[in-house]
Amino acid sequence: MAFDDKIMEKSIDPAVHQMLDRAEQLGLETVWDRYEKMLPECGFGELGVCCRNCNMGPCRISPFEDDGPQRGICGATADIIVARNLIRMIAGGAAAHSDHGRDLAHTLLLTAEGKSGGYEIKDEAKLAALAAEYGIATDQRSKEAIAEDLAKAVYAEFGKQEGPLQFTRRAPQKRVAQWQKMGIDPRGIDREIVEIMHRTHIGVDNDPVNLILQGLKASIADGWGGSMVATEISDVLFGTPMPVKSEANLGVLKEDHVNIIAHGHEPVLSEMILAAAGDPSLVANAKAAGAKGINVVGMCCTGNEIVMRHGIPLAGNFMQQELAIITGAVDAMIVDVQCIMPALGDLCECFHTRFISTSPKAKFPGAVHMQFSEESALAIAKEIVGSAVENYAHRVPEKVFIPADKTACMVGFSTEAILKALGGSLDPLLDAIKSGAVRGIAGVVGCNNPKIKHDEGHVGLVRHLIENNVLVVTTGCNAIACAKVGLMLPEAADDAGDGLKGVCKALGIPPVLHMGSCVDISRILSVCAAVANALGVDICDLPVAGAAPEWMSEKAVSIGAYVVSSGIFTVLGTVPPVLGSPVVTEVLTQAANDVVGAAFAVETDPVKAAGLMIDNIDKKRQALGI
Ligand code: BF8
Ligand code: SF4
Repeated sequence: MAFDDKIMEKSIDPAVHQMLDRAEQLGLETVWDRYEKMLPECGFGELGVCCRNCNMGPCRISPFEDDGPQRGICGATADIIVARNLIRMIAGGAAAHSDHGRDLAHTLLLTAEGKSGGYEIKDEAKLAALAAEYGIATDQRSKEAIAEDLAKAVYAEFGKQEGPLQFTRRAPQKRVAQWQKMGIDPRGIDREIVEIMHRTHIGVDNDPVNLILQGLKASIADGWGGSMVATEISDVLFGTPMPVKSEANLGVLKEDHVNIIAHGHEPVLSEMILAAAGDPSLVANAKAAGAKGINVVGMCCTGNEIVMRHGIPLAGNFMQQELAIITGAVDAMIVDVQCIMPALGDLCECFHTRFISTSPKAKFPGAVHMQFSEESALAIAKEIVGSAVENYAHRVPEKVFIPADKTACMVGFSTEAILKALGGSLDPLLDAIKSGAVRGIAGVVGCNNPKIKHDEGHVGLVRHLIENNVLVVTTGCNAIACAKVGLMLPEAADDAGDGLKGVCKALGIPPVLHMGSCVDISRILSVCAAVANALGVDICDLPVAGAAPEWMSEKAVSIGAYVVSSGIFTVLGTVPPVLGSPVVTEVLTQAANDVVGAAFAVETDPVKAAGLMIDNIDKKRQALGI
């Protein structure tokens, strides 16, 4: 179905086109309208040269040397201001991921102590493996006793004063040595974030390079610390993902069911929502209200968490959250933390949708707050689901419009699942890389951003990579974009180059592997570390590359920083607010190579971005002599 250019140019997704047309008919505003109203966006902000770090300001540096201020009132230059702003973004992102990890550690502790309301330890093998990493005795001990020690050990990582963080030691020795040499081997997760806030206070650290090094340090504490804790402990509590089939896009909403969207990030909530939705009395209530059942679907990273552990369908990625409400078929939008637009409140007012916030950390205008707690998790989840079921009666049939679009996908490629697909050893993958059948591996991740045609950055880049025999591993909103266009089906191997196609067909896997939510980028780090260790090299020697084609969040800045700090060349598809500083721009795109063996590039054209990644992969292959 074709709509006018104004709609077609916003997204490549036909479900989005239909919903934007619907929004227009109903006179409803979406993120795209607000983006257009914002244009032109602030030029100082785009360059990163505005500062509000003290109340002598706000200050902004003129990009024109002969016209306007070149220093803030305190004397800060553009280089200082840009570096400070950038690492404050890293602090925000690292804090968000790590607080998520902390919540999981808390849930594990409560579960081990028998105080949580409904959780259990599902993956004992992983529990034992993690305990071994932490030097926790497992012989003749109950899983609860082991879990208690593990929970206390990972909990302690956040408030530690001196390092190292245990999971950083998964990295190759050479990498750790380089971090130590540069003074960026993190001590405690919280400590590095706090130190960013200290250093960026007026009159503290005014050396742009020194500031950036602290940013890298905090980002490593995120990727190899907080995020890795989030991933690993989620697996212990909810099970390590294994390949499972599901579906993606707004067509997963069902006209004749109570529809519940779980949106946000932490599986602590969504796992219980799922459990509650299976409760026979709630299902009976739904049926008594005239629905055929309860349909839970996921959105954003919560969606990634529950699709890969339970095959629960994905309703969409970041830019689709409002569109889901506009279907008029959502009885409850249940949210916890991160990437939830405050615009949802007003929008829900136009429909019967109940917008339910659950975290004490995240309240929203227009939301009903039903506070979640791990201690009585299942009981509260049942209340929340009950509220959705009750709301079904308020649905207005004339307002319901669900696009038919949905696509099958195969997801759930945890590190363990990849190893299993390979027959228990990395060797088949290493052989395929050595032979050139698989040219390299690309991690493609990150958000949506209205600055880029929705999903085009993601899909355009990924398609080009697989056509050129680069195996893609993905998380976050990129994963959802790929799922929606069918790239996560084994049949998608037909779209790949001959080498990759052969490998995928032999293993029965898609050419694009869903590794989870954004904290699960830590899984990608673990795979890279394992491959590097198997080859006896550092991560920066591997034929791998990273990309965030449509990134927007502070979490994405922290991710980019730790991926580069781990030695992986990374291409950004939206321009970071650093171009106002020649020093910061040079450090990120050039000098970082000397510090961590990798750097950033910015390329808004997805095919060209893929080209940069392939060039980098080829260079690494050459250096390895393969
Ligand atoms: O953590 S990719 S828009 S949903 S920040 Fe958010 Fe970005 Fe999506 Fe997940 Ni990640
Ligand atoms: Fe201006 Fe300096 Fe204060 Fe920033 S810290 S607002 S540059 S005076």
